[in-house]
Amino acid sequence: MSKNTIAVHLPDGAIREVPAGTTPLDIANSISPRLAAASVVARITPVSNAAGKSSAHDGQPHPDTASDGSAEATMYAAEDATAPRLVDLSAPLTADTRLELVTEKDPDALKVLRHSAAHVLASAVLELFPETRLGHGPATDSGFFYDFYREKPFTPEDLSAIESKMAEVVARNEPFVREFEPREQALAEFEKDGDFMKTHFVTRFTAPGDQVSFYRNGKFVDFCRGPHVPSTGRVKGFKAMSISGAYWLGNEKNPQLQRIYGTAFFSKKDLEDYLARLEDAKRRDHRRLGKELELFTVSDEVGAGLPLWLPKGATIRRLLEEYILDLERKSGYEHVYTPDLAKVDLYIRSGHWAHYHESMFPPMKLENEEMVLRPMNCPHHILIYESKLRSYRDLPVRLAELGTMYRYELSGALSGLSRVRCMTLNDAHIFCTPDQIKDEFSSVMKLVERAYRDLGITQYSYRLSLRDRANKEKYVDNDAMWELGERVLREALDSLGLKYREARGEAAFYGPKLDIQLADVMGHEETYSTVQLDFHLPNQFALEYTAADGNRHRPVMIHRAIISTMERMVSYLIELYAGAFPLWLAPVQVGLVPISERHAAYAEKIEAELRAAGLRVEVDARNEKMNAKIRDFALQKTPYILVFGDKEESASQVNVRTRGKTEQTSMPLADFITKARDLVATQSTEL
Ligand code: TSB
Ligand code: ZN
Repeated sequence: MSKNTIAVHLPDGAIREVPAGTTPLDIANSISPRLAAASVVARITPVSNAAGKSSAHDGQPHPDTASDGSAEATMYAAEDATAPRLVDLSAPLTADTRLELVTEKDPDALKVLRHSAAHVLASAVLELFPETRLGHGPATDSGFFYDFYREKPFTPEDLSAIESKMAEVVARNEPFVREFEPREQALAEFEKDGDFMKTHFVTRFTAPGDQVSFYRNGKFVDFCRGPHVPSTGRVKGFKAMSISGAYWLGNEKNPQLQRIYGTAFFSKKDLEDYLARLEDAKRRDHRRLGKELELFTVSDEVGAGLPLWLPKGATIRRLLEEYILDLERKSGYEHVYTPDLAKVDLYIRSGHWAHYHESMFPPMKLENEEMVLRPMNCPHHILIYESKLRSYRDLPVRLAELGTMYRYELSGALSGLSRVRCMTLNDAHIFCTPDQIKDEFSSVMKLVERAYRDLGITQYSYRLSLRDRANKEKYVDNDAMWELGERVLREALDSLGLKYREARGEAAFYGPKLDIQLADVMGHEETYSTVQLDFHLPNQFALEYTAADGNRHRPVMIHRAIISTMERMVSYLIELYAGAFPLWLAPVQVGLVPISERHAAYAEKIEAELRAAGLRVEVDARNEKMNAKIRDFALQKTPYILVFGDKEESASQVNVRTRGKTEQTSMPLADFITKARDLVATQSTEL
């Protein structure tokens, strides 16, 4: 069946007729040697009328592309024969194909490099510890890992020896060479060597009579389908990061494996940048700062995902709440209070029960009714809308609440304050006429931008979150409604000129939404603000208003949250400011350091004056050295530290130390107060 020449379609539209067996590297070289040197792998897509069928080994499942979860089912997902796939630069092309050379900039290239780095790691481990048995070594989102079985645990010293050995493997620049062996022969060899994991993989993922694919670099050979970078020398920036335990096949009855994590990049510079970001992320981590700065805690006796706000964290939260309530009052919102639970029937009517059940806590049985903690505040606000007749003149009705809600998030997904099970949302539901949607939408967007400016948030992006059509369980089934919602949202976005990207399967069950995404230092994104268009709940509750013509009409609902949940926003602000909050948000704004006990009375006087001026102040009256007190306030990232002794007291002055600045200034207390109050009033991020 095989032809002597094949047609290779290049991205620029050119078609090359080349002998069968030509490799992507040959093609790259024929274009330019520089392109050849820059290429990592090739992406090929069979041309539909191509005669060549993929050969037996090409159909072999891929044992090495797991994400961190590494469930076997997803590891070895079957492939679509017509989909683009990556192949080695040295892979002979056997049929007509589209071909794209993948260079280092392509995100797929990094994945390939990282899988190759896993082979480099395994090569190093076997050179140092030949008794080790190999599991598998996939690329992950942040690097790669390899699972090993060895009775003795690897020590931190072993890890650094492994990293040095990896450097040798890289320096040897060994080519990755693909080899094939009959399955039965491969199995016999693995069994003889006691390689129980490889035996398992080969048995499970190849069929009798198959040729089994291996990759060799130097003396190291691994059962693997690839692809790989051309040679180990491409792994220029790498690091063996950590060791952790993992059970073979995720089952605790199986032997315990040692999983070595690493990361890899095409350059040392990329690696250094990544490690620096990682350090920065550690320094900013809100879970760590939450402890150090005494902002919040989580108690096992209360439960996971149910944080306790300590006084300092509560201060920040209260300031944020006051800030947003004030902004909403000025923007025409009316605030309400509603209970944290309701009868199950309410959520059956709203559709939460049918579509959002999995995220709800189980119901509680009372005498003859069932109550449930609310996962959202909408139904309660709807009942407030319904509590009286509404006319078109009343609309829009904007009902807002710092609404506490409960969601059954998976325990593995919980994280500090950023993903919790009990949360208080800066929520509002706007009930309006269809004509008012656009204006309301744009007012909400302006509020978001205003709030971000005031909070010092500058990096964010817009995401249009749409339903997944096929998922009838998660989304209300009403095509016309979804299409209308999507169209209206797009129109509103376009008229504001906002750039956005789309995400399928991220909508609320009742309608599409515009989400505002913030990323942390590592680039990990979460949704904060959200604006959601809803034609569904007004229907479920048969909401009405009387129009000018006297007829009854149905209002539209907009669900919106400007600053997200208090939990998530505070977690973000902690990381954004690395705990060094702007003056208006700092839990303690001024630290007072009396030089000796003699100055206690002066300290009290200053404290009282600052309090009276509305400033948050803490005195360190301990019998400690002045410098120790200053250091402790500095560790708490206190914006201002006022130091005073005889000299200051007799002149009615204070010595002011400003966070982040080296110079100190002495000034009358009244001047300091004026300055501080001004910075608070303008929500300045500078001191
Ligand atoms: C805006 N009914 C709407 C509301 O009217 C609603 O609840 N929307 S939501 O489900 O998207 O949640 C609103 C916001 O809460 C999200 O955008 C997110 O920023 C925040 N949030 C959601 N789940 C959690 C959680 N587990 N922990 C902390 N914050 C969360
Ligand atoms: Zn809502």
